[in-house]
Amino acid sequence: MPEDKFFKVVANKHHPNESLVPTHCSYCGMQCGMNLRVDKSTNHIIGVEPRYDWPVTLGKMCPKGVTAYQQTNHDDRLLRPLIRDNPALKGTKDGFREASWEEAYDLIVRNFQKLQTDYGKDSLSVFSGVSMTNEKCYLTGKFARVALQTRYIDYNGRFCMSSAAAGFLRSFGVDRGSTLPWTDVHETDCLFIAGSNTAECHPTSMFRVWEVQNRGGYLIVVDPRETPLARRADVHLDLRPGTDLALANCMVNLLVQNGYADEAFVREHTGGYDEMVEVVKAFTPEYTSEITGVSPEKLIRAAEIYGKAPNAIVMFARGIEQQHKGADNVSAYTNLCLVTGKIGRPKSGVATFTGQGNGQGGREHGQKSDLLPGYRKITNPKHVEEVCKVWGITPEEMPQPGVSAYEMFELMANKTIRGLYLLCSNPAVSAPNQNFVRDALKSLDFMVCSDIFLSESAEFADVVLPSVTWSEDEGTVTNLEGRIIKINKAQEPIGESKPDWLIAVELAERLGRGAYFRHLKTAKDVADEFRLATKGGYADYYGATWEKIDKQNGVFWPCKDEADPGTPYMFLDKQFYHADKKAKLCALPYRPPAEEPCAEYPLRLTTGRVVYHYLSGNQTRRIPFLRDMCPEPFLEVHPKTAKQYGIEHDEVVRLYSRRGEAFYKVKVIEAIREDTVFVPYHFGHDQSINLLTIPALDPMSRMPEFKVCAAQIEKIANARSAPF
Ligand SMILES: Nc1nc2c(c(=O)[nH]1)N[C@H]1C(S)=C(S)[C@@H](COP(=O)(O)OP(=O)(O)OC[C@H]3O[C@@H](n4cnc5c(=O)[nH]c(N)nc54)[C@H](O)[C@@H]3O)O[C@H]1N2
Ligand SMILES: Nc1nc2c(c(=O)[nH]1)N[C@H]1C(S)=C(S)[C@@H](COP(=O)(O)OP(=O)(O)OC[C@H]3O[C@@H](n4cnc5c(=O)[nH]c(N)nc54)[C@H](O)[C@@H]3O)O[C@H]1N2
Ligand code: SF4
Ligand SMILES: [Mo]
Repeated sequence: MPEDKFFKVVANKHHPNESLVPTHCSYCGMQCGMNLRVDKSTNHIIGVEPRYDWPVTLGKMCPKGVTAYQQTNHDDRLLRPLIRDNPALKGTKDGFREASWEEAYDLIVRNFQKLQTDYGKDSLSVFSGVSMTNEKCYLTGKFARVALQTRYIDYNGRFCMSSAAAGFLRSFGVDRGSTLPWTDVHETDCLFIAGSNTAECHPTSMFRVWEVQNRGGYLIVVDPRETPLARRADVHLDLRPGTDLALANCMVNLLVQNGYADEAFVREHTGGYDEMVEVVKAFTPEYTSEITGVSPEKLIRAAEIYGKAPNAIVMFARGIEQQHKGADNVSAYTNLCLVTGKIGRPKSGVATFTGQGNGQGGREHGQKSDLLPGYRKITNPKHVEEVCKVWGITPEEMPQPGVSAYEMFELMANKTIRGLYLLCSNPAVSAPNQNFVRDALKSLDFMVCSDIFLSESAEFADVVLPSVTWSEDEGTVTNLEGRIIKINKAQEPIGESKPDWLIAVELAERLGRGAYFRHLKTAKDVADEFRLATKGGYADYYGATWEKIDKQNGVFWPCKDEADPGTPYMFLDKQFYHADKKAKLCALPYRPPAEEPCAEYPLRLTTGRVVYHYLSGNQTRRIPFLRDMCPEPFLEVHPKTAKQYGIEHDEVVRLYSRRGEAFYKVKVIEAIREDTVFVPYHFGHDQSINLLTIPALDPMSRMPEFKVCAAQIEKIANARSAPF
């Protein structure tokens, strides 16, 4: 795209007393390019500028990005370790005192060792997150397996990218979130976007979406809400939450019926066609309309547009993935591009909108209960052997696979797991079925939490460790395209805060496992070991050196060696990653949501995001502008439904499900289905919508069904604020 089409490139003019550190945003998978402005006299970050020269985002940023720098020197930053001496105060903010690192480490080591002596190695667990660099994510996996020697590690990506990963693995034999670079998106002829609130969650993709339409191309959106994206759609398929599998099967059925299948591609490069057709043929527009609530005409029109488009990209996000059939939804939507052969070439393919900043890299290198670096399987003896060589342990010493994120809380509740090392995640807000999860955290014998701010989850900890923000350390992350990029350090860590990789190395030393960690003295040392550990895996980062990343504006994996420039396009040679080199067309019978509405709970509750807050909100609720723009959660209700309940805009109501209740201000809005209500999940304690959500897990990905459960509204007479 000509760079001056959307804005005029202006040379960055900055004050001579400032330096600019090129880096990327701390938050979502877009990883917008930014320069952090650093005052040369104080060496402190004082502001931000967009990076016009970053090819993915071309100087675009969203409200979270332009204020992200305000985290670094925020008054709420944790500056020293905290210890709580009185366990009776667990679950509150009270009772913490500041301590030295040595005292905190001593206490952690004493308690972890005692638990392992009394109850075995697997009594400890690690729960992590992917707002961390690849190097930190990698070392967290190694820390669990080699320093703690436990099988129980999982991470917040289980709630985020696990269904996309499982679906892509089944369809392609490989899981890279996008088969093509984002710089192709605006050049396609049709975007088919399902379950993504793109304008609020990946806002800096929007100029490419608009460009597709400006060029005469089409936008199809599948969402129960009329999001800002859906408002611009040529066809908005406003389905009932939880019914995507029927809709996707109907699309494929119509494509096949109407002659849009690419027979040669299907024959030569895919398997499973006949079985798939056998399942999808029942999904006529009329039958599908009954299940989804979308009119047959719209279904037919959408399939016609996608079928006719010379090039098309199927895109989706958590709306289809956070269901107890999320992995099936991913494969079902992927069937659209496989059956039409619109994949493995420029301007056509499939992409998931990866959520967290390092949602892609963080899922490849060993934070997941069954994975090792390079996307290796912990159940594959050859893979284990390869990683053991790098780590210096024997295959017998490698722990077994553990369990998924939500299942770890179940093991805490039944005392199988007794200790927790939590870092970079806030599950006391973000996990489903909060009443259960908070009890599970409370029942732990000993819990450590590493965070930059005191989170709702830290309130359950015995020891809180102060870690650093993204701006105080360096390393790589992998953005939503699969492009490995460099995060640069703009400021020294404030107070006594330390990067998580260093905390892991220092703790390993004190746990008697220093021999495997003490050679890692800098972030670069970790990076070198990390690249080596991925070598030969299919997520091979070995050739993605920091120098190459700088020179090429990032490196797409796989990148096998120094000479390899990386892989912007997947499957250009039509070779997929299954043993027979074919992609799989999947036959996926429809299943309803785990909890269908009933007389007692007649509404479908769905949950998600707003543009101003990020995930559990522990970071963005502290930024004044973002807090002012969205100070509290709300309940979106259609005007007809509001009338039926006799409730008005801004009135506070009780919302409840079989698992919990919360009080919300009503936002009466036409942009939602009458049978559906929506609440953003960025708020904690009594305001958390996860008090109500259902922990029904996808059998393949173990993703909880955040996107649909049954709920009911109760009117409270004349309430204008919550009664607590
Ligand atoms: N502002 C902001 N941006 C973010 C984040 C954030 O917290 N705030 N988080 C980042 C992360 S980690 C993630 S995972 C992504 C999430 O990005 P998205 O997945 O785009 O965000 P959500 O709001 O979770 O859900 C997307 C849409 O799914 C729709 N939906 C609900 N149920 C269904 C259904 O059954 N079927 C379909 N087809 N659609 C449904 C919702 O109405 C919503 O509009 O955003 C990233 N970007
Ligand atoms: N109802 C409902 N629930 C959901 C979802 C939904 O759509 N609906 N979405 C799910 C999804 S997609 C996701 S991704 C999860 C996210 O859920 P969480 O993992 O809880 O999300 P965050 O708020 O990013 O938590 C990260 C925490 O780590 C801290 N932190 C940031 N950087 C660092 C670092 O470098 N080191 C350390 N130690 N700490 C750091 C932050 O301050 C924050 O407290 O929520 C899930 N929960
Ligand atoms: S779109 Fe995502 S990466 Fe870009 S500025 Fe906003 S939050 Fe940051
Ligand atoms: Mo996410």
